[in-house]
Amino acid sequence: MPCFDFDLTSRDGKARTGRIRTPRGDIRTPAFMPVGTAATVKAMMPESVAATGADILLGNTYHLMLRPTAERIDRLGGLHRFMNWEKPILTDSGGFQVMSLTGLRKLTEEGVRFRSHIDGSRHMLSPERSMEIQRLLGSDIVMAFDECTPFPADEETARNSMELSMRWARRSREAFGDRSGHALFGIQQGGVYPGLRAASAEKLREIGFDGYAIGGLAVGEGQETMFGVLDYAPDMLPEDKPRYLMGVGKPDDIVGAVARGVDMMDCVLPSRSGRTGQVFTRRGVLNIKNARHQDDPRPIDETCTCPACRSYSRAYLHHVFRAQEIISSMLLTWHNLHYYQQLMSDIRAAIAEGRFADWQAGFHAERAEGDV
Ligand code: PRF
Ligand code: ZN
Repeated sequence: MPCFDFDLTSRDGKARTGRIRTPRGDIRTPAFMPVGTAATVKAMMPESVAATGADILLGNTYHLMLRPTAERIDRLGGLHRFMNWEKPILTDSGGFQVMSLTGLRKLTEEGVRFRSHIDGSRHMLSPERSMEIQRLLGSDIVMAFDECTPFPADEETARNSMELSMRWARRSREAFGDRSGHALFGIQQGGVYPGLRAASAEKLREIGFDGYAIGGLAVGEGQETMFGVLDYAPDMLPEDKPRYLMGVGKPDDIVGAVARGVDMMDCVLPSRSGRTGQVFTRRGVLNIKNARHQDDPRPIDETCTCPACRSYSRAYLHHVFRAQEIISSMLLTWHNLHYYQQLMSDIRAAIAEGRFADWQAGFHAERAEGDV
């Protein structure tokens, strides 16, 4: 019987490395998940995404339910076949996207009613409907339906929001049932309040999930505040299950989160930045549209092995970006995803070899040198 489990292979301080086993293949942790919102990682063929080293992609209930609809994807054989990605897919449950992308919406105990940001049509999401959509998509890792507490929120508002998410977490668990080879992750909320984070973790552990996400962060609180919460929040979650920090982040956010015990992350940053000309390197971020690149024959990064760096100059990448050629998005996205996956690979090796603190110091030192 195909199953789902998590083996921790090494720890170094609070940082952990291991693997999640799924019927669609292993996920090496700490893992970074590229975002494939609309059944595509924009500007990338799926085989190219795999070539960057990604073991898993993130998909979105909200976008796919609206277009092309979960029922259509199911009829066409599920999301993996539809988008030609055979490895694991984690799907977010939709509430977070409803709140960030729709204008008029009504939140009740039952769920949330909203209008599509595409055509204004009316829809509803609830724990039960979100579980059904994620089942139709064929998601390997299903997220519980939650409310991402906005920031800032006073303690009473954060408590009410967290408690609603915990009632929804129980309904998600009941609606999901028991599906061999598929996992359900709960989502901790509680804002920046340690007591609420503890109560949320306690409730999720009581319900029982295959993994535990930390939600409600990276919503405008800033890195220092986020790290403040991450100093205690991961420790409240079971040690023997994967911990997933949702929607994070910049490279230094990722390093800091791993140092505090996080195993999985996702973010649109590397793919979105690729389309806006922002490029990640070991020495920091550069913008390829800057005129200083127009005569520069060097690659983005001499040490990077991605196709953009192996075969193209900064001058060429600058030109195709300025000319709005499609290859610009393709090459820059590839480089950025490659950079993120190389970062994760370096992190995993450092943890496995017990030198994560030294590696982290080197990571920050190289960036401090600047001169990208
Ligand atoms: N909940 C869900 N998805 C999310 C978040 C959350 O809190 C966040 C917070 N950064 C990103 N994506 N379901
Ligand atoms: Zn590169």
